[in-house]
Amino acid sequence: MPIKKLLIANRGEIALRIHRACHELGIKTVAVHSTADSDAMHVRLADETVCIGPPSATESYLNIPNIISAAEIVHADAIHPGYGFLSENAQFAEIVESHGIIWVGPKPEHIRIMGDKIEAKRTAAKLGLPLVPGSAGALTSVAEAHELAKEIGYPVLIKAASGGGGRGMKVVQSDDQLESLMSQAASEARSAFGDDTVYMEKYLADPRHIEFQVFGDGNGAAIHLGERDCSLQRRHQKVLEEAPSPVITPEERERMGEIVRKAMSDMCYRGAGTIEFLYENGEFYFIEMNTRLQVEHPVTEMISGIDLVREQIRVAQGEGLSVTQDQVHLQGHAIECRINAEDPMTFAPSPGLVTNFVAPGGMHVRVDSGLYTGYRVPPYYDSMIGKLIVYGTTRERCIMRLRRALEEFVVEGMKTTIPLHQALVRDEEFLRGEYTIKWLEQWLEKQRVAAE
Ligand code: MV4
Repeated sequence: MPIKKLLIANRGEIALRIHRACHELGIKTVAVHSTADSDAMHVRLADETVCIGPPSATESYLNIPNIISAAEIVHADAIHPGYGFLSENAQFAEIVESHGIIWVGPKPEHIRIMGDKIEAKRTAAKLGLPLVPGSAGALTSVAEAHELAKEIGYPVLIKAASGGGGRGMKVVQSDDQLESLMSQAASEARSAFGDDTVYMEKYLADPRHIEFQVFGDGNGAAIHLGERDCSLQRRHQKVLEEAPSPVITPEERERMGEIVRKAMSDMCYRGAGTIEFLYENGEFYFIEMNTRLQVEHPVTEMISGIDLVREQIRVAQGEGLSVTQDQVHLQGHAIECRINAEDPMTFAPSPGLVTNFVAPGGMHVRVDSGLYTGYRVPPYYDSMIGKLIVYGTTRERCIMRLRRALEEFVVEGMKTTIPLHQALVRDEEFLRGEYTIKWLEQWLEKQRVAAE
Protein backbone atom coordinates (compact mmCIF):
# COMPACT_ATOMS: atom_id res chain seq x y z
CA MET A 1 0.00 0.00 0.00
CA PRO A 2 1.55 3.33 -1.03
CA ILE A 3 2.07 5.72 1.89
CA LYS A 4 0.54 9.16 1.32
CA LYS A 5 1.07 10.75 4.72
CA LEU A 6 3.70 9.73 7.26
CA LEU A 7 3.89 10.76 10.90
CA ILE A 8 7.41 11.25 12.23
CA ALA A 9 7.46 10.18 15.89
CA ASN A 10 10.77 11.88 16.69
CA ARG A 11 12.57 15.22 16.84
CA GLY A 12 15.85 16.87 15.85
CA GLU A 13 18.07 15.91 12.95
CA ILE A 14 16.52 12.46 12.42
CA ALA A 15 13.03 13.95 12.10
CA LEU A 16 14.44 16.26 9.45
CA ARG A 17 16.21 13.34 7.74
CA ILE A 18 12.94 11.39 7.53
CA HIS A 19 11.02 14.44 6.32
CA ARG A 20 13.53 14.91 3.47
CA ALA A 21 13.24 11.29 2.32
CA CYS A 22 9.43 11.54 2.41
CA HIS A 23 9.27 14.72 0.36
CA GLU A 24 11.61 13.24 -2.25
CA LEU A 25 9.12 10.36 -2.54
CA GLY A 26 6.07 12.65 -2.72
CA ILE A 27 4.88 11.65 0.76
CA LYS A 28 3.33 14.31 3.04
CA THR A 29 4.76 14.56 6.54
CA VAL A 30 3.30 15.15 9.96
CA ALA A 31 5.55 16.41 12.73
CA VAL A 32 4.56 15.67 16.29
CA HIS A 33 6.33 17.81 18.86
CA SER A 34 6.48 18.83 22.48
CA THR A 35 5.79 22.41 23.58
CA ALA A 36 9.59 22.87 23.77
CA ASP A 37 10.00 22.09 20.04
CA SER A 38 7.40 24.38 18.41
CA ASP A 39 10.10 26.31 16.52
CA ALA A 40 12.22 23.29 15.54
CA MET A 41 13.27 23.01 11.89
CA HIS A 42 11.47 19.73 11.24
CA VAL A 43 8.24 21.22 12.64
CA ARG A 44 8.62 24.24 10.35
CA LEU A 45 9.12 22.05 7.27
CA ALA A 46 6.41 19.45 7.94
CA ASP A 47 3.11 19.62 6.06
CA GLU A 48 1.13 19.28 9.29
CA THR A 49 2.05 19.51 12.94
CA VAL A 50 0.49 18.21 16.13
CA CYS A 51 1.61 19.20 19.63
CA ILE A 52 1.66 16.01 21.72
CA GLY A 53 2.63 17.23 25.17
CA PRO A 54 4.92 19.14 27.51
CA PRO A 55 8.74 19.17 27.23
CA SER A 56 9.30 15.98 29.25
CA ALA A 57 9.88 13.13 26.76
CA THR A 58 7.79 10.68 28.82
CA GLU A 59 4.80 12.97 28.35
CA SER A 60 5.44 13.73 24.66
CA TYR A 61 7.81 11.70 22.43
CA LEU A 62 7.24 8.57 24.54
CA ASN A 63 3.51 9.19 25.01
CA ILE A 64 1.93 6.36 22.99
CA PRO A 65 -1.75 7.38 23.36
CA ASN A 66 -0.99 10.95 22.27
CA ILE A 67 1.04 9.85 19.24
CA ILE A 68 -1.61 7.36 18.10
CA SER A 69 -4.33 10.01 18.62
CA ALA A 70 -2.31 12.48 16.53
CA ALA A 71 -1.99 9.89 13.74
CA GLU A 72 -5.76 9.25 13.79
CA ILE A 73 -6.67 12.95 13.82
CA VAL A 74 -4.53 13.75 10.74
CA HIS A 75 -5.25 10.39 9.03
CA ALA A 76 -1.57 9.46 8.76
CA ASP A 77 -1.17 6.07 7.07
CA ALA A 78 2.33 5.37 8.42
CA ILE A 79 4.56 6.11 11.44
CA HIS A 80 8.36 6.30 11.33
CA PRO A 81 9.92 6.20 14.83
CA GLY A 82 13.47 7.36 13.98
CA TYR A 83 16.02 6.22 16.59
CA GLY A 84 15.77 6.31 20.38
CA PHE A 85 12.36 7.12 21.93
CA LEU A 86 9.84 4.44 20.77
CA SER A 87 11.92 3.00 17.92
CA GLU A 88 12.65 -0.32 19.65
CA ASN A 89 9.40 -0.61 21.59
CA ALA A 90 7.76 -3.80 20.27
CA GLN A 91 4.48 -2.98 22.00
CA PHE A 92 4.30 0.41 20.28
CA ALA A 93 4.94 -1.26 16.92
CA GLU A 94 2.07 -3.68 17.64
CA ILE A 95 -0.26 -0.85 18.67
CA VAL A 96 0.56 1.09 15.49
CA GLU A 97 -0.18 -1.97 13.33
CA SER A 98 -3.36 -2.81 15.26
CA HIS A 99 -4.67 0.65 14.35
CA GLY A 100 -4.22 -0.15 10.67
CA ILE A 101 -1.25 2.21 10.43
CA ILE A 102 1.92 1.12 8.59
CA TRP A 103 4.85 0.69 10.99
CA VAL A 104 8.04 1.79 9.23
CA GLY A 105 10.20 -0.65 11.11
CA PRO A 106 11.00 -4.30 11.78
CA LYS A 107 8.38 -6.89 12.70
CA PRO A 108 7.37 -6.45 16.37
CA GLU A 109 8.44 -10.07 17.14
CA HIS A 110 11.98 -9.30 15.92
CA ILE A 111 12.15 -6.07 17.94
CA ARG A 112 11.10 -8.07 21.01
CA ILE A 113 13.66 -10.86 20.49
CA MET A 114 16.58 -8.46 19.98
CA GLY A 115 15.53 -6.36 22.98
CA ASP A 116 16.27 -9.35 25.19
CA LYS A 117 20.05 -9.79 24.89
CA ILE A 118 19.87 -13.48 25.88
CA GLU A 119 17.16 -14.24 23.30
CA ALA A 120 19.16 -12.22 20.78
CA LYS A 121 22.26 -14.36 21.36
CA ARG A 122 20.24 -17.59 21.20
CA THR A 123 18.77 -16.45 17.88
CA ALA A 124 22.15 -15.29 16.55
CA ALA A 125 23.71 -18.66 17.44
CA LYS A 126 20.95 -20.54 15.61
CA LEU A 127 21.49 -18.31 12.58
CA GLY A 128 25.20 -19.14 12.55
CA LEU A 129 26.69 -15.90 13.87
CA PRO A 130 29.88 -16.29 15.95
CA LEU A 131 29.32 -15.48 19.66
CA VAL A 132 31.56 -14.43 22.54
CA PRO A 133 32.15 -17.52 24.71
CA GLY A 134 29.75 -17.35 27.66
CA SER A 135 26.64 -18.67 29.39
CA ALA A 136 24.08 -20.40 27.15
CA GLY A 137 21.33 -18.33 28.81
CA ALA A 138 20.60 -16.57 32.09
CA LEU A 139 22.78 -17.28 35.12
CA THR A 140 20.58 -19.13 37.59
CA SER A 141 22.94 -19.58 40.55
CA VAL A 142 26.27 -18.40 41.94
CA ALA A 143 27.55 -21.99 41.83
CA GLU A 144 26.77 -22.20 38.12
CA ALA A 145 28.51 -18.85 37.57
CA HIS A 146 31.66 -20.07 39.35
CA GLU A 147 31.79 -23.20 37.26
CA LEU A 148 31.26 -21.33 34.01
CA ALA A 149 33.85 -18.65 34.83
CA LYS A 150 36.42 -21.38 35.51
CA GLU A 151 35.59 -22.92 32.14
CA ILE A 152 35.86 -19.75 30.04
CA GLY A 153 38.62 -18.16 32.13
CA TYR A 154 38.83 -14.81 33.93
CA PRO A 155 38.25 -11.96 33.33
CA VAL A 156 34.54 -12.43 32.64
CA LEU A 157 31.78 -9.90 32.16
CA ILE A 158 28.32 -9.96 33.79
CA LYS A 159 25.70 -8.29 31.61
CA ALA A 160 22.00 -7.51 32.10
CA ALA A 161 19.58 -9.32 29.75
CA SER A 162 17.49 -6.15 29.39
CA GLY A 163 20.59 -3.95 29.22
CA GLY A 164 22.48 -2.77 26.20
CA GLY A 165 24.46 0.36 25.71
CA GLY A 166 26.82 -0.84 28.43
CA ARG A 167 24.48 -0.25 31.36
CA GLY A 168 24.70 -2.73 34.23
CA MET A 169 27.93 -4.41 33.10
CA LYS A 170 30.49 -5.73 35.62
CA VAL A 171 33.99 -6.97 34.83
CA VAL A 172 34.96 -9.82 37.16
CA GLN A 173 38.70 -10.48 37.55
CA SER A 174 38.68 -13.45 39.93
CA ASP A 175 36.62 -16.03 41.82
CA ASP A 176 36.45 -14.01 45.07
CA GLN A 177 34.77 -11.04 43.32
CA LEU A 178 32.21 -13.08 41.42
CA GLU A 179 29.39 -13.45 43.96
CA SER A 180 29.31 -9.79 45.00
CA LEU A 181 29.64 -8.35 41.47
CA MET A 182 26.99 -10.75 40.19
CA SER A 183 24.48 -9.60 42.82
CA GLN A 184 25.43 -5.94 42.19
CA ALA A 185 24.82 -6.40 38.47
CA ALA A 186 21.47 -8.09 39.16
CA SER A 187 20.22 -5.40 41.55
CA GLU A 188 21.38 -2.57 39.25
CA ALA A 189 19.59 -4.29 36.37
CA ARG A 190 16.42 -4.63 38.47
CA SER A 191 16.33 -0.93 39.32
CA ALA A 192 17.29 0.23 35.81
CA PHE A 193 15.17 -2.16 33.70
CA GLY A 194 12.82 -3.91 36.15
CA ASP A 195 14.50 -7.20 35.25
CA ASP A 196 17.37 -8.73 37.24
CA THR A 197 18.25 -11.40 34.68
CA VAL A 198 22.00 -11.49 34.02
CA TYR A 199 24.32 -13.56 31.82
CA MET A 200 28.07 -14.11 31.51
CA GLU A 201 30.57 -13.56 28.71
CA LYS A 202 34.31 -13.83 28.33
CA TYR A 203 35.62 -10.26 28.78
CA LEU A 204 37.41 -9.06 25.67
CA ALA A 205 40.09 -6.66 26.92
CA ASP A 206 40.50 -4.24 24.03
CA PRO A 207 38.38 -4.98 20.97
CA ARG A 208 37.01 -2.76 18.23
CA HIS A 209 33.28 -2.17 17.79
CA ILE A 210 32.36 -3.19 14.25
CA GLU A 211 28.72 -3.18 13.14
CA PHE A 212 27.19 -4.44 9.90
CA GLN A 213 24.28 -2.64 8.24
CA VAL A 214 21.62 -5.07 7.09
CA PHE A 215 18.29 -4.73 5.36
CA GLY A 216 15.48 -7.18 4.72
CA ASP A 217 12.18 -7.08 2.82
CA GLY A 218 10.39 -9.28 5.38
CA ASN A 219 9.95 -12.14 2.90
CA GLY A 220 13.48 -13.54 2.76
CA ALA A 221 15.26 -11.08 0.51
CA ALA A 222 18.13 -9.46 2.42
CA ILE A 223 21.28 -7.46 1.77
CA HIS A 224 24.24 -6.17 3.78
CA LEU A 225 25.88 -2.79 3.20
CA GLY A 226 29.23 -3.48 4.83
CA GLU A 227 30.45 -2.39 8.22
CA ARG A 228 30.96 0.76 10.25
CA ASP A 229 33.73 1.17 12.80
CA CYS A 230 32.21 2.74 15.93
CA SER A 231 35.08 2.17 18.34
CA LEU A 232 35.51 5.87 19.12
CA GLN A 233 33.17 6.21 22.09
CA ARG A 234 33.12 7.98 25.42
CA ARG A 235 30.99 6.47 28.21
CA HIS A 236 29.11 4.38 25.63
CA GLN A 237 28.32 7.47 23.54
CA LYS A 238 29.69 7.27 20.01
CA VAL A 239 31.72 10.32 19.01
CA LEU A 240 32.96 9.58 15.47
CA GLU A 241 32.09 6.71 13.14
CA GLU A 242 33.57 5.61 9.83
CA ALA A 243 32.91 3.25 6.97
CA PRO A 244 34.62 1.09 6.00
CA SER A 245 36.59 0.13 9.11
CA PRO A 246 40.30 0.87 8.62
CA VAL A 247 41.16 -2.67 9.80
CA ILE A 248 38.68 -4.92 7.99
CA THR A 249 39.93 -6.52 4.77
CA PRO A 250 37.72 -6.98 1.68
CA GLU A 251 37.83 -10.74 2.33
CA GLU A 252 36.64 -10.35 5.94
CA ARG A 253 33.87 -7.96 4.80
CA GLU A 254 32.70 -10.39 2.15
CA ARG A 255 32.77 -13.38 4.52
CA MET A 256 31.01 -11.67 7.47
CA GLY A 257 28.69 -9.76 5.16
CA GLU A 258 27.44 -12.98 3.64
CA ILE A 259 26.96 -14.51 7.11
CA VAL A 260 24.83 -11.58 8.32
CA ARG A 261 22.95 -11.32 5.03
CA LYS A 262 22.04 -15.00 5.15
CA ALA A 263 21.00 -14.68 8.80
CA MET A 264 18.61 -11.83 7.95
CA SER A 265 17.27 -13.77 4.97
CA ASP A 266 16.67 -16.89 7.12
CA MET A 267 14.74 -14.96 9.76
CA CYS A 268 12.78 -13.01 7.10
CA TYR A 269 13.92 -9.78 8.77
CA ARG A 270 12.11 -6.65 7.65
CA GLY A 271 13.60 -3.16 7.43
CA ALA A 272 16.89 -1.71 8.60
CA GLY A 273 19.04 -3.42 11.20
CA THR A 274 22.52 -3.31 12.64
CA ILE A 275 24.43 -6.36 13.81
CA GLU A 276 27.05 -5.40 16.38
CA PHE A 277 30.28 -7.30 16.80
CA LEU A 278 33.34 -6.98 18.93
CA TYR A 279 36.43 -7.57 16.80
CA GLU A 280 39.69 -8.71 18.35
CA ASN A 281 42.69 -10.61 16.92
CA GLY A 282 40.98 -11.08 13.57
CA GLU A 283 37.82 -12.64 15.06
CA PHE A 284 34.23 -11.30 15.11
CA TYR A 285 32.00 -11.88 18.13
CA PHE A 286 28.28 -11.02 17.95
CA ILE A 287 27.06 -8.97 20.93
CA GLU A 288 23.75 -7.32 20.02
CA MET A 289 21.41 -6.44 17.18
CA ASN A 290 19.73 -3.04 16.87
CA THR A 291 16.35 -3.13 15.14
CA ARG A 292 16.32 0.49 14.04
CA LEU A 293 17.96 3.02 11.75
CA GLN A 294 21.07 4.26 13.57
CA VAL A 295 22.46 7.75 14.11
CA GLU A 296 25.53 6.83 12.03
CA HIS A 297 23.60 5.45 9.01
CA PRO A 298 24.81 8.31 6.73
CA VAL A 299 28.36 6.92 6.49
CA THR A 300 26.88 3.78 4.95
CA GLU A 301 24.73 5.90 2.62
CA MET A 302 27.82 7.80 1.48
CA ILE A 303 29.80 4.69 0.49
CA SER A 304 26.84 2.75 -0.94
CA GLY A 305 24.85 5.53 -2.61
CA ILE A 306 21.69 3.99 -1.11
CA ASP A 307 19.14 6.17 0.76
CA LEU A 308 18.38 4.00 3.79
CA VAL A 309 15.23 5.89 4.80
CA ARG A 310 13.88 5.46 1.27
CA GLU A 311 14.56 1.72 1.51
CA GLN A 312 12.75 1.61 4.87
CA ILE A 313 9.71 3.27 3.30
CA ARG A 314 9.83 1.00 0.22
CA VAL A 315 9.89 -2.11 2.39
CA ALA A 316 7.10 -0.78 4.64
CA GLN A 317 4.96 -0.19 1.53
CA GLY A 318 5.60 -3.77 0.42
CA GLU A 319 7.65 -2.70 -2.61
CA GLY A 320 10.74 -4.62 -1.57
CA LEU A 321 14.36 -3.48 -1.68
CA SER A 322 15.54 -1.41 -4.63
CA VAL A 323 18.73 -3.48 -4.99
CA THR A 324 19.95 -7.05 -4.71
CA GLN A 325 23.31 -7.87 -3.11
CA ASP A 326 25.15 -8.02 -6.44
CA GLN A 327 23.98 -4.45 -7.16
CA VAL A 328 25.56 -3.17 -3.94
CA HIS A 329 28.95 -1.56 -4.59
CA LEU A 330 30.74 -0.02 -1.64
CA GLN A 331 33.18 2.64 -2.71
CA GLY A 332 35.42 5.17 -1.00
CA HIS A 333 35.42 6.26 2.62
CA ALA A 334 33.07 8.24 4.86
CA ILE A 335 33.41 9.68 8.37
CA GLU A 336 30.73 11.13 10.63
CA CYS A 337 31.42 13.55 13.49
CA ARG A 338 28.65 13.93 16.03
CA ILE A 339 28.29 17.58 17.00
CA ASN A 340 26.96 17.94 20.55
CA ALA A 341 26.00 21.07 22.48
CA GLU A 342 28.57 20.19 25.15
CA ASP A 343 31.82 21.48 26.56
CA PRO A 344 34.48 19.72 24.41
CA MET A 345 36.62 18.91 27.47
CA THR A 346 34.12 18.19 30.27
CA PHE A 347 31.12 17.17 28.12
CA ALA A 348 28.83 19.24 30.36
CA PRO A 349 25.64 20.04 28.38
CA SER A 350 25.58 23.55 26.90
CA PRO A 351 22.10 24.29 25.52
CA GLY A 352 20.95 27.81 24.64
CA LEU A 353 20.42 30.34 21.87
CA VAL A 354 22.29 29.78 18.58
CA THR A 355 23.59 33.27 17.80
CA ASN A 356 25.31 32.24 14.56
CA PHE A 357 25.17 29.04 12.49
CA VAL A 358 27.13 28.49 9.30
CA ALA A 359 27.29 24.91 8.05
CA PRO A 360 30.21 23.77 5.88
CA GLY A 361 29.52 22.78 2.29
CA GLY A 362 31.21 21.80 -0.90
CA MET A 363 31.65 18.49 -2.63
CA HIS A 364 30.91 15.36 -0.59
CA VAL A 365 30.10 17.30 2.60
CA ARG A 366 26.78 16.60 4.31
CA VAL A 367 25.38 18.29 7.41
CA ASP A 368 22.33 16.72 9.06
CA SER A 369 21.14 19.27 11.61
CA GLY A 370 18.02 21.18 12.53
CA LEU A 371 20.04 24.17 13.76
CA TYR A 372 19.65 27.70 12.42
CA THR A 373 20.70 31.13 13.67
CA GLY A 374 18.12 32.26 16.22
CA TYR A 375 17.13 28.70 17.24
CA ARG A 376 17.20 27.89 20.95
CA VAL A 377 18.53 24.40 21.77
CA PRO A 378 16.18 23.11 24.48
CA PRO A 379 17.76 21.58 27.60
CA TYR A 380 15.34 18.63 27.84
CA TYR A 381 16.75 16.19 25.29
CA ASP A 382 19.90 14.56 23.97
CA SER A 383 22.70 17.07 23.39
CA MET A 384 23.45 15.99 19.80
CA ILE A 385 22.63 19.02 17.62
CA GLY A 386 23.92 17.75 14.31
CA LYS A 387 26.20 15.48 12.35
CA LEU A 388 28.89 16.30 9.83
CA ILE A 389 29.40 13.52 7.31
CA VAL A 390 32.21 13.68 4.77
CA TYR A 391 33.11 11.42 1.85
CA GLY A 392 36.44 10.86 0.10
CA THR A 393 37.70 8.33 -2.41
CA THR A 394 40.26 7.18 0.16
CA ARG A 395 40.42 7.49 3.98
CA GLU A 396 43.26 10.02 3.66
CA ARG A 397 41.28 12.25 1.27
CA CYS A 398 38.22 11.89 3.47
CA ILE A 399 40.19 13.10 6.50
CA MET A 400 41.67 16.05 4.56
CA ARG A 401 38.17 17.10 3.51
CA LEU A 402 36.84 16.56 7.04
CA ARG A 403 39.52 18.89 8.45
CA ARG A 404 38.53 21.53 5.91
CA ALA A 405 34.82 21.13 6.71
CA LEU A 406 35.42 21.33 10.47
CA GLU A 407 37.38 24.57 9.92
CA GLU A 408 34.39 26.07 8.09
CA PHE A 409 31.80 25.01 10.68
CA VAL A 410 30.51 27.91 12.82
CA VAL A 411 28.18 27.39 15.77
CA GLU A 412 28.08 30.36 18.16
CA GLY A 413 26.14 30.94 21.36
CA MET A 414 27.06 27.65 22.99
CA LYS A 415 29.92 25.24 23.47
CA THR A 416 30.09 22.37 20.99
CA THR A 417 32.25 19.31 20.37
CA ILE A 418 33.59 20.79 17.10
CA PRO A 419 36.99 21.66 18.68
CA LEU A 420 37.26 18.09 19.97
CA HIS A 421 36.81 16.76 16.42
CA GLN A 422 39.30 19.29 15.05
CA ALA A 423 41.95 17.91 17.42
CA LEU A 424 40.97 14.27 16.92
CA VAL A 425 41.28 14.34 13.12
CA ARG A 426 44.84 15.65 13.48
CA ASP A 427 45.98 12.86 15.82
CA GLU A 428 48.67 10.56 14.39
CA GLU A 429 47.17 7.34 15.79
CA PHE A 430 43.74 8.28 14.48
CA LEU A 431 45.29 8.96 11.07
CA ARG A 432 46.79 5.49 11.10
CA GLY A 433 43.41 4.02 12.13
CA GLU A 434 45.01 2.57 15.24
CA TYR A 435 42.26 2.73 17.83
CA THR A 436 40.08 0.39 19.89
CA ILE A 437 37.07 0.95 22.19
CA LYS A 438 39.35 2.18 25.01
CA TRP A 439 41.43 4.54 22.90
CA LEU A 440 39.26 7.69 22.93
CA GLU A 441 38.90 7.93 26.71
CA GLN A 442 42.67 7.57 27.10
CA TRP A 443 43.23 10.18 24.39
CA LEU A 444 40.80 12.59 26.13
CA GLU A 445 42.67 12.10 29.40
CA LYS A 446 45.96 12.98 27.65
CA GLN A 447 44.33 16.09 26.15
CA ARG A 448 43.15 17.18 29.59
CA VAL A 449 46.58 16.68 31.14
CA ALA A 450 48.21 18.59 28.26
CA ALA A 451 45.75 21.48 28.70
CA GLU A 452 46.56 21.88 32.42
C1 MV4 B 1 31.72 -6.35 25.93
C2 MV4 B 1 33.03 -5.85 26.12
C3 MV4 B 1 34.04 -6.74 26.32
N1 MV4 B 1 33.78 -8.08 26.37
N2 MV4 B 1 31.51 -7.69 25.94
C4 MV4 B 1 29.45 -2.17 25.89
C5 MV4 B 1 28.12 -1.82 25.33
C6 MV4 B 1 27.47 -3.08 24.93
N3 MV4 B 1 26.85 -2.89 23.65
C7 MV4 B 1 28.53 -4.11 24.90
N4 MV4 B 1 29.71 -3.50 25.48
C8 MV4 B 1 30.84 -4.21 25.67
N5 MV4 B 1 30.67 -5.56 25.70
C9 MV4 B 1 32.53 -8.50 26.17
N6 MV4 B 1 32.30 -9.83 26.23
C10 MV4 B 1 33.20 -4.46 26.07
C11 MV4 B 1 32.12 -3.63 25.85
C12 MV4 B 1 32.41 -2.22 25.77
C13 MV4 B 1 32.25 -1.50 24.59
C14 MV4 B 1 31.74 -2.08 23.43
C15 MV4 B 1 31.59 -1.35 22.28
C16 MV4 B 1 31.97 -0.01 22.25
C17 MV4 B 1 32.47 0.59 23.38
C18 MV4 B 1 32.61 -0.13 24.55
C19 MV4 B 1 33.13 0.49 25.69
C20 MV4 B 1 33.27 -0.23 26.84
C21 MV4 B 1 32.91 -1.58 26.89
